[in-house]
Amino acid sequence: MKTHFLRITVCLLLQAAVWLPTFSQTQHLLPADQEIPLEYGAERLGKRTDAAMQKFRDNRLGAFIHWGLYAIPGGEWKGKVYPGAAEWLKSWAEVPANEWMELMKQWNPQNFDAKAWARMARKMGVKYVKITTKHHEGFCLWPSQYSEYTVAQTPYKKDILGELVKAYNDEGIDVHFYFSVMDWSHPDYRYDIRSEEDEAAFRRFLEFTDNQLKELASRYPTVKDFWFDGTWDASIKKNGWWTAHVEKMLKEMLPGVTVNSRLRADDYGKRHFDSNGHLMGDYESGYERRLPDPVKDLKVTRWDWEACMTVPENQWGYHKDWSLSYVKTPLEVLERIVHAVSMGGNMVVNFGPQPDGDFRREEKELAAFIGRWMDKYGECIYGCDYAGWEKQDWGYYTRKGDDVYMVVFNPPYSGRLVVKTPPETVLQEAVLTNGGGKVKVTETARHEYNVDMPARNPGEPFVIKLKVGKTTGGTDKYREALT
Ligand code: JFZ
Repeated sequence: MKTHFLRITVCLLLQAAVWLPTFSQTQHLLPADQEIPLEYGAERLGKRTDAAMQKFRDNRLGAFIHWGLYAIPGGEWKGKVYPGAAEWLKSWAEVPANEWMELMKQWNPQNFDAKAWARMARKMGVKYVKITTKHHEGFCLWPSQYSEYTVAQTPYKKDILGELVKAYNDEGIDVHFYFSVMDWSHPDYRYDIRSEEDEAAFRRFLEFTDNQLKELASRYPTVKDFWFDGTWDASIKKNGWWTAHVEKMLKEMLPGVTVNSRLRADDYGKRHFDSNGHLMGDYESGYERRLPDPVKDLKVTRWDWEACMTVPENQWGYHKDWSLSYVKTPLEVLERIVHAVSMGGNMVVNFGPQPDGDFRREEKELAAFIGRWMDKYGECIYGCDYAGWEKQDWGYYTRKGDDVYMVVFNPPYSGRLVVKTPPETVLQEAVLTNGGGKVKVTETARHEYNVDMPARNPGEPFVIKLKVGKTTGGTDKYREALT
């Protein structure tokens, strides 16, 4: 009887252990006393506070580079154009790996000039660039000794990644490495582990991946970040220990390095956030092509996050036909950058270079547009954070220390920009950045103001810097009386 009871209890406990993680949805934290023990959960609670993380955060604006063999067909295989993501063409057209790798014979980007890429990035105002060292296809942009599918085995021969790291660093730009764990070229990769054979193959695969990561970290020690991708398969979720090991390994090799949340799975295969709801890795990288919900996700200030976006819809690699989907205008791209910073995050704008090593005209124009704006108004972006003020229809607030910035995207016909300050905060002065001088501030109610539009509408999104003070004397009693 007793043993029977025990058996049931053990069964129930085991079941609870299996179910708990599925019930605790991503960001909902469990009360501390209900947390379950995890060996491979978050390595830390809350934001990192060290200088390297602060640099990552202050950078705010980055560029993504998706460049690989997929740039050569540019979305077209055997006369058929596939509208899906160009870097997934091998999958859309069901091309076998050996046939796909034939593309290596054509990898000879004659117009590739790392220095020109770095100049373009600096002029755009990005403080870091994330480069696809290896995308799902398995082709390596560096001469990896662990793979036969690398730049070294192409007519071009040279180490593209090495050239880029040097060129960007010379321009004062941080380099981040994108790395896809899923590798379509490797015979030992498994989507799931269903047999002992799978188990053994996947062990070998993880060892191969460790070797490639160690190789990257030691060949290019100035790398500041690893952004992992291709980590959603059951095989990896069943090996959460390995994702924790990789995070640790890289951090031991490269002190200060940052790692995104997409790498990680915990003991129960829970990704990004562990089974207790704590962010794994150093920043959330789940916001892809979308931004956090301003209401639901105001949690964004509780941890660091980075969003990345494409310019055409869901095209990361070079696709020859941009007419197949909506293409964001430079102004929209700009607005999303500001929007992300206003909510305390980073934004990364994607580029898919052509097979010849140059950028398409639209991307060059976009980079130039963003750069011209950043040059004039960048002080409301770099080093800025969520301001915590009530959002208004004219645009976005950002904050740096005591300064609050209004970034005006939609000037109202009334010509007045409404500002509501938080309790005990008064507006003292409003100054156009970029040398535009003061604009008039009129108090309309307690903690409510109208800020005048500049005498001449700048005709582009513009920035007003607010000087704020604390209320001296007086209380909020009147407002309280209204509640
Ligand atoms: C991945 C890749 O498959 C894609 O090619 C590109 O490199 C992108 C940056 O990352 O695609 C994803 C991954 C995750 C999500 C969506 C697309 N997601 O979590 O919504």
